[in-house]
Amino acid sequence: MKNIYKEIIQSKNKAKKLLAILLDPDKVIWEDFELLVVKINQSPATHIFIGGSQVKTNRIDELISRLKQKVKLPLVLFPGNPSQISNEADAILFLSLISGRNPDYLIDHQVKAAGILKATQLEVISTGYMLIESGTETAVERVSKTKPLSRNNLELALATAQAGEMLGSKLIYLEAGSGAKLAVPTEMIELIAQNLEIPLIVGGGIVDLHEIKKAHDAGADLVVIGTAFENDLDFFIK
Ligand code: 1GP
Repeated sequence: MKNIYKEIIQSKNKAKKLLAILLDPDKVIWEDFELLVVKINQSPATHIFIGGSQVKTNRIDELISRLKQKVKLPLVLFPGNPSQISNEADAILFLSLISGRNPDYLIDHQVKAAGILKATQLEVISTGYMLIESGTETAVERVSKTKPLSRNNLELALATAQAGEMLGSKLIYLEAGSGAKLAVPTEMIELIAQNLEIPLIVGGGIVDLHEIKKAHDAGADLVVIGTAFENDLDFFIK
């Protein structure tokens, strides 16, 4: 029995901030896998997220089972679609793109995934996923065919997060998009964190350690780093 969500709640209650490294299986350089593992183990990461908007490789199972042998952190799927489900992982963020109005990403993919998930041992963590405008079009916007929420409309962002919580989400994820030009605005993180009971994840476009701290200080319980670590495995050591 996995307790990944319970541990996130316990961390939140103790004000212990969490950090996830996001690995996109398409971007893993297999020849450097051993080095990747060393750098993950040297980093302050508390979780590994695995996924991407459009993963093409069929090596997700292999990636996770190899990570499991060398990394002690919880391995959490962060899937762009149901094809990215792997029973090798510990848990899955069961996302609904609540900032958008595309039924495929609000409920249809989830219906397709339900039976598959029932046949796995994965801990399923319902997550309200919110795409926030970040300067340029991101992969999530392109793939999901949804518009992000305005960076300036804090009321709408708050109402969306609260609706997600009321619908039963266990986490809210504020997403600027992988490689985003602009990260989620600090004021938005603050407002939502202050008015939500459930833990808040923030990711997208965070490129230095100062920005991680800023997001944590604003109220993010867990910050996600993808591109910055992918581009520089010494990102956390600097
Ligand atoms: C993307 O929030 C994650 O879903 C991480 O984004 O790649 O910009 O760090 P970056």
